[in-house]
Amino acid sequence: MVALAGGVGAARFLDGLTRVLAPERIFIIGNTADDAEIHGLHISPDLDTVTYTLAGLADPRRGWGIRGDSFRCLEALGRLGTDTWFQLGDRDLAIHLFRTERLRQGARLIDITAEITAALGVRSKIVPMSDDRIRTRICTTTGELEFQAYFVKRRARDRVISVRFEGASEATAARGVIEAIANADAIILCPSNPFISIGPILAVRGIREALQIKRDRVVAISPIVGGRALKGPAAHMMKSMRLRPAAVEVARLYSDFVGIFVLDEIDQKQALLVAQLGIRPVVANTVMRGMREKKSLARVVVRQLEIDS
Ligand code: FO1
Repeated sequence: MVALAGGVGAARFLDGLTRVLAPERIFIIGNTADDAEIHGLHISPDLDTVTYTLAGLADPRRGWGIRGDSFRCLEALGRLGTDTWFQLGDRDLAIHLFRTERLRQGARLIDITAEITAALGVRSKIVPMSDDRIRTRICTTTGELEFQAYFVKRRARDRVISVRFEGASEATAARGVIEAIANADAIILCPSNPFISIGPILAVRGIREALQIKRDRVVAISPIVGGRALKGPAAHMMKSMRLRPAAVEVARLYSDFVGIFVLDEIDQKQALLVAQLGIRPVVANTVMRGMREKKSLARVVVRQLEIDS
């Protein structure tokens, strides 16, 4: 089973899926276009969010970072006059120090990620979409912004005109990614932002084409529920790009490679519109407040795919 994952929304769903299926059966392809160099360190927020969640270390309130972490290093940096808008916890920093040093030694992100997940006891495989440098750039009415500057520093308040993934057209998928999709029983698009979380993964050469071949076995979970994003700026981005913030519009963006689309009960009326796109709609509760809902959504997906749990 392959899952395409962004950050917090994906991590929540995968937290349930790894309790419904053996975690070893799940191959997670993570977005790395949100990666950033901050204080000289290489940060991979989406890989870390999924890793911390599956390791049982995530901060449940924020969704990112480590539960109970302290911020003493950041406070000390602040006293030196450094910009500290990106909150890096002390224990979180250890991961970034380790990753940065290993990159400096010439190791690949895929191998470093495997070292981190193994050390933290994560049993699913988590791989970056690519080892190559790909960066999301958000074109707004106030100019082009680096992703974390748009998302964290400016709190996603700018009007988005378009999104581009610098480096994507020259990048190749990380080792095993295309093969994992080709050999998968099924592929799940987690409930992540279609533009900034799933979009960059699809922009890597060969990934969208590999999914198109498996269309009947590709299921997407809507990140839009009742016209709003489960988490983050997806609905706001859709509006500013003159798209209706609706589950069916996400299905439309995916219609060339998705065969099954899970939409929330509140959006039941859109099921017919999804079917008109040639996609099988599945209506379920997609709002994951606690573990019970996470597992129940995972069971719906597994059942639709007729996978033995
Ligand atoms: N998100 C925030 O909204 N504010 C932060 O200060 C912040 C710090 C941070 C540190 C490490 C990390 O792995 C993630 C962090 N995030 C923060 C989350 C991150 O910016 C986003 O969740 C993703 O890039 C979007 O998926």
